[in-house]
Amino acid sequence: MKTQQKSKIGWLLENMKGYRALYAVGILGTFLYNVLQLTVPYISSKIVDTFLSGESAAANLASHKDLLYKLIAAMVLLTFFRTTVVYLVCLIMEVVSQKVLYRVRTFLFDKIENQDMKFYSTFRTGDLMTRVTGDLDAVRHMIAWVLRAIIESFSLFIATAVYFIYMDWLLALSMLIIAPFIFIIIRLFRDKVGPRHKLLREKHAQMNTAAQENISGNRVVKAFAREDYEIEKFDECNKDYAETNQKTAMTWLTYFPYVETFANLMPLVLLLLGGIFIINGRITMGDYVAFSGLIWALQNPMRMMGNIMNEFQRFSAASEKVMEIYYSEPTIVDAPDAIDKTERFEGKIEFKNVSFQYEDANLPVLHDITFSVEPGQTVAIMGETGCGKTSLINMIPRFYEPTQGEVLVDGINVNKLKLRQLRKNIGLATQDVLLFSDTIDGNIAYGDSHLSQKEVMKFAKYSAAADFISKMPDGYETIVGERGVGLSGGQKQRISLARALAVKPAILILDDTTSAVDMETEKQIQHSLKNLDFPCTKVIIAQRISTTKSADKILVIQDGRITEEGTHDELVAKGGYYCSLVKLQTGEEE
Ligand code: DUT
Ligand code: MG
Repeated sequence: MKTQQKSKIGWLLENMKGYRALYAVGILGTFLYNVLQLTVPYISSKIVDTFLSGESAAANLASHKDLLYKLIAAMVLLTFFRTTVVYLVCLIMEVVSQKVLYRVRTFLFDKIENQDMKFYSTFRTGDLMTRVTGDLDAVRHMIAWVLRAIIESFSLFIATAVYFIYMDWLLALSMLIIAPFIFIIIRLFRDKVGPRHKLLREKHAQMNTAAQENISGNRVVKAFAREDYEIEKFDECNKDYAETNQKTAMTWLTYFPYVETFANLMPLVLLLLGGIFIINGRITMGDYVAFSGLIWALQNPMRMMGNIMNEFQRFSAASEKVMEIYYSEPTIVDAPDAIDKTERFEGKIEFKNVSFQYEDANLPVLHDITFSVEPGQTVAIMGETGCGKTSLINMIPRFYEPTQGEVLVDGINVNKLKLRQLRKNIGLATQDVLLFSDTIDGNIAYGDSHLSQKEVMKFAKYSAAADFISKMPDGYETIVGERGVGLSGGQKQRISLARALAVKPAILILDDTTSAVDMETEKQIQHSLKNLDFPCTKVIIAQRISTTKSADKILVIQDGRITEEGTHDELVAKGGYYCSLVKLQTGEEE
């Protein structure tokens, strides 16, 4: 998985494409309503100076009553206007953030869906779920609230500072000298809270993983009567998360008293210096009213900084996780010079000196595998458990790539074929069956949703599933629960076989697909596999001689190598592993 990353804000801006202009309007609006906040104290100071405290206040009140009314009306109108702007800004922020959330979430799901096998063995489901839910919400919150709060705080602070300096620079600077101290405290806070948010996010993912594994594994838990143990385990995760959450939230409390103390020094300075300045005539009473009426506009942004920094760090931790998926690339992709093979494949399979090793393992699983299967032939693969059968067939649809040698389909190296075209030509029934929460009909027609009911029934018959399906309460419309809870192992296998057949593949791969099916039913399946109404090469992994007997070729794998190869009769004559297996199994049957 390659990752190539941008800065977090750069990434955010990129995903806001199409909404950036609207967002800029929102930011401008934020700026506007904060500047408008200053107008009310400004007008109040005018009213105080002209009509209440100035020397000619009484005379003004008598002669310029209309001006007083106008000023009051202006105050009301401006307040109304400001409220409208605030409303519109909130609307814009909400709309933009939801649109971006929707876009990024769709993109992420696409990314996850198109990943290769390695990705799925790297990431835990609960962790991925956290990324597309909680983490993405932190990203949305960044757009909807954090950025706006930053602009709001700064614009309010700067506008007030400018206005104060305009009224009286000395008094203003005496108050503003406190600000840098607060910034230093906030910086210290940031360094402390950043790692805590990372940890918190990790704990959240752990808790989700625990919940997810428990829900999907509930049958195992019940079978072993380990509910109490699991509850305790989850409780531990939950407690861990709650404690980390609390610790993160409490971090601010360590810094808060200092910020508060510094912020509260401002009114003190105003009271002292302002009082002196009024007495010696440097400022008017109206100026003092404006100063004290607006001092919150300096204090609040500084108080808000803690909260903003907190949310910013939350965004930072979450976006890192989101971006990891956002920029991840699967390693198994179409080659740039991939061949466009639109026609149906012939179904010839060749392995040439293929060796394979899992990336996280230290020993190779398969060594120097060479064999070929002609179109329409059936090859059976046998071998002890863990010898590498599933690993081998996984290289045909290119789920994994050989570490050495090559796998060819229709004479073309599979890494030169388009993944989609290659896989469309393969019908695979995997070893552990997963059915979707859907009707039986929907599950069988999964690979081809245009399949007619008649055809679905035909494939159910091929896989010897028609009988039991017709006995189900709603027949083909029966919903099989999550992972097909209501079905037996053998029933699930047969639906999975019907699903693989229903795409009428050129290559059919069955990984132990009839292991849970009784002998008689298996015979039926063998019979229909031999008489399919479309050409098809079959690769069948099986343990039973009855399944492999009639194959055109049998491969025996031992310790990752092909040790025997030939037809049933040839291998029996050879007297090796296969022969001993025949004796063992027929002996049991007798
Ligand atoms: N293995 C891994 N990583 C995987 C899958 C398998 O290291 O993701 C190892 C386990 C085993 C070997 O590869 O030692 C072969 O596994 P495979 O699943 O190919 O064995 P099998 O022949 O299909 O065994 P079974 O008959 O039990 O299905
Ligand atoms: Mg296997």
